[in-house]
Amino acid sequence: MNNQSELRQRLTSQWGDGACLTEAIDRAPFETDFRKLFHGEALAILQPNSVTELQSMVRFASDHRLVMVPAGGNTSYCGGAAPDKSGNNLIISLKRLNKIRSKDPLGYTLTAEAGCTLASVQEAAESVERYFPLALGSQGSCQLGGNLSTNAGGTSVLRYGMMRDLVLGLEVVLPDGRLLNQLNGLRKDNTGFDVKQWFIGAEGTLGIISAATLKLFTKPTQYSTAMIGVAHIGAAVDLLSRLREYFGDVIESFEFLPESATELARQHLKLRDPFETSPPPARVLLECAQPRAWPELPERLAHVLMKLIESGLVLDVAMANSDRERDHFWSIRERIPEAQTLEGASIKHDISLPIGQLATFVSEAARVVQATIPGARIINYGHVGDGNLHYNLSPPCGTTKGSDTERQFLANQSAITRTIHDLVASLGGSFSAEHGIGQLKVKELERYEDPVALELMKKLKVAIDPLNLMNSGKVVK
Ligand code: 2HG
Ligand code: ZN
Repeated sequence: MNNQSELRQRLTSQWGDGACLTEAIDRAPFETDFRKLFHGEALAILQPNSVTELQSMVRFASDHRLVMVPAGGNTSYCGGAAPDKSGNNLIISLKRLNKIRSKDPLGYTLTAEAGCTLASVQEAAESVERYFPLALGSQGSCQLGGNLSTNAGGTSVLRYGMMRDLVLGLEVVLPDGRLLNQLNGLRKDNTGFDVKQWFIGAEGTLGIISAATLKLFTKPTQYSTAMIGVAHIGAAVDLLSRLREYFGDVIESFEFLPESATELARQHLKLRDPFETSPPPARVLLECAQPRAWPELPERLAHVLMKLIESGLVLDVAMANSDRERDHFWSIRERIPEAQTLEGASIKHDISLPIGQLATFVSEAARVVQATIPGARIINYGHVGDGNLHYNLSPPCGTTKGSDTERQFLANQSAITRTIHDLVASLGGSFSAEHGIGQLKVKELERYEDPVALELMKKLKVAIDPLNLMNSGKVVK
């Protein structure tokens, strides 16, 4: 019997009952990432039922020098949860650790386990009349552990920050099986280094997050949501600045959608467009969350937007007049990635820039894209309110799957990505805004990260995981 089948037998005899899966058919969903960029082979899938069981699995892996790959909802974009091809990685799925451990409406906190879906965390907050603001298209399936490990962003970062801003405490199983217990809900705790922050955004390379205490907020009483037509991204940035002067922190989301993106949603998803008859060159999806004390917000917002139409900054406005309409506006925005996938091949960039540089970037990048891939379509939508663009490309109109044009388009991927990322760096931006590093962007991190920061990351990795067993090959090598 070879080492692999012997190990599989030992794992199965130790953790039967679905806590250990070794059959190819059960491993398969974990062995390929969501975007189907990475395909590996795992030794087994372990699904602990308790933190104690998780600790004993980690000890087993450590004793046998097996690489551990923590897995959540498999919605990540950079292959952070996909195993390598060695057949020796143990995937540790957190999905059974899905309890809401406690809710504290008085202290505005909630403690949840890593396998809870983001939607179930939001629901738990709402059940005590509170609000957990992290919002992602994948919230029905992505899990809290993955949100923490990738420092997820999404559509409400403008107001509430990224995942790391929403965490008060963390519980983590370290690579040797010990438990780091920092699950307190204190707002003030100045006791040396902020150790929990080391694990947020580390993509499972330093330990496995098992639970977190999260910040909750006041539940909005109502939303004011509008689609706003603008001429270009520069106008969107000006609009944000004007609206912030009027409405400050009640602006929760400010999403940018060029016509190239909404056109795909109309075409592939048959979504009704409020601007169907004359779509503007670009639009913003604006959402303000209304606190109890400001019932006149919708009228004030409509009034200000009308004034901005008169000034020429805004081209057109459609306000959502019901929850149904609000959901509809959001589905136009959230289903753009799906529409682009239905259109065919794509090249993706998840970048961020100082907001004042967005217009310069967009015009400069369009020039280099057209010079490298004439006719390529630029589908640059995203969370402009926080400077994050999904600067995605599709092949020229009419390109068919498997055609020479598609092959040529994809053959230019590394060249165009290098040019785009260099341009982003020269304008003071980041090549990875919210999707993380995973295995896809390890070389980019080496190229663009400040060398001193990179050295500190590598030292931290060696200090916490000296055997290099935690998700090795991801983030830092
Ligand atoms: C979004 O904002 C996601 O819709 C996905 O971050 C972006 O598919 C993409 O490029
Ligand atoms: Zn995004």
